[in-house]
Amino acid sequence: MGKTIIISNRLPVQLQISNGTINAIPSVGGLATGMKSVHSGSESLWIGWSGLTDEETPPELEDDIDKALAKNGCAKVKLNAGEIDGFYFGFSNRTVWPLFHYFLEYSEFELDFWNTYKAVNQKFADAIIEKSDEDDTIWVHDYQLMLVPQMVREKRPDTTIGFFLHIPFPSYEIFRTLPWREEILEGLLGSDLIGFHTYDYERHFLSSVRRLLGLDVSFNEIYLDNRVIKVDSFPMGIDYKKFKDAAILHSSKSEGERSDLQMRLDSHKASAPDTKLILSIDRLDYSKGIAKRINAFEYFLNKYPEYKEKVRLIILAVPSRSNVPQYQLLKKEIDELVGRINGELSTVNWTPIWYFYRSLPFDNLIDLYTSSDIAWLTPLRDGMNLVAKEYIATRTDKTGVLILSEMAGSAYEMNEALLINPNNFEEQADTLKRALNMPVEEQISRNEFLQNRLERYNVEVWAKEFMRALNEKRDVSKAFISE
Ligand code: ADQ
Repeated sequence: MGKTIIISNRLPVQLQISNGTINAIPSVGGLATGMKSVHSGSESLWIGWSGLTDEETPPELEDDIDKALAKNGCAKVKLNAGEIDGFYFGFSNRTVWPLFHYFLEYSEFELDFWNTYKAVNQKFADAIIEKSDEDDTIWVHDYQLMLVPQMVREKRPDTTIGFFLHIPFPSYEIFRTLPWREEILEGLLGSDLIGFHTYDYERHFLSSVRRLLGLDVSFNEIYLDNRVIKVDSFPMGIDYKKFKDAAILHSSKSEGERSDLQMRLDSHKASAPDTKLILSIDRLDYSKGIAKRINAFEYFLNKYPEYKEKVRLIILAVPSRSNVPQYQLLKKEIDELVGRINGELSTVNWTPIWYFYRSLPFDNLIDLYTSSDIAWLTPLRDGMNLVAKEYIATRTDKTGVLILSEMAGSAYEMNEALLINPNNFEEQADTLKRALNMPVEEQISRNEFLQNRLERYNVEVWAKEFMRALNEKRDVSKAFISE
């Protein structure tokens, strides 16, 4: 058995250059953590973009960068600023991302974006071919690299290739509007196994394959030439232990060890013990429904004015893709909304919304999760939404209420949360009221179910299950070939 090769747009390390020396700092994100069980030792290699364009990479440091990456089991694909523009900010985030999240009106069908996407996918495929052997197992991640499986398959017909999509796969009616829809499907069908977060995304994909390519599809298998491609759902989990342990540690901190943010949260609790904190954390992205949530909060305060001065909404929005125009517009819209509502409703003792537009260190995330009575997550579409799972994992005393959009993939596994339609303000106002008054015993019993499930189906199990299914597929194909 050969190596495991993982491919994603970004590598799981961040390069830092200071005084001519290179440091590769391992990322702590969900994917990097989940893949630890798969990406370890000399038996695996992770291929991706380093985060530095060619223009930002001093030529004399090229070798040192490669060495620093190799120490972390990584190899880079070189991309210049123009490629990042057309491939990442262009086709990935101005065409595919909006379309797959049902924002059809935001999706730009630009031939130049498409051509750069194809060329960059070919670069990734070439890097894989150069660095892998026939008996290696290849796992390609996400919407930036949907053409890679077929590009590798062309040169390596017998290699085992898996693909996992981290965002929704839209319904056929949406997907078919894409001018390059057949090419995208054919690219994905270079895989042996294609994984999605939910059964619905899987169903949408199979429907597009059947209707656009006219291929034979039976249950969750696709027949193409002499190959059988398996499609399945693998809902991604979190590093449950990491969040639980951090919350336990957090609760044992002495006053002197607390962060500034925690001290501010504590002093808020002390000065207004009846005021409840409602938390939302997202990347600043239109798919996350942040602006609608703020409007729904205003609607709630108007419908139930007795909660004025009794609740505070904390919005943590993490800067994201800020050179894509839609994201700049959204930032402006949210700034204005928060300003207007705080301006109109604040009193001497109360500001209804605390808004942070920044990325916070992990410890501060834990401060927020553990201090909030309610997590209110209202994506209009979300492949999974890990924040919902992280909030529950940090509730060591099992209290807290999760209000979660039905449009998040995680809603399928989190039935004990209060599920809402993010477009229905009436329902959200009533659900907020219900959450604010939920008896502690009910909170505990709901969260117990959620925690047990999240602990069992954590991110490591997710990665192992995908690899197990992929290896199974490889063994079946090998047996078939040798017959
Ligand atoms: P995202 O759209 O980024 O991921 P999400 O699943 O919620 O959405 O993950 C965000 C992650 O960022 C969480 O792990 C969270 O802890 C972290 N984070 C949030 N705020 C932060 C902050 N201020 N500082 C540091 N870290 C912060 C995409 C898809 C999702 C899918 C994931 C995984 O859009 O639907 O769940 O991939 O497949």
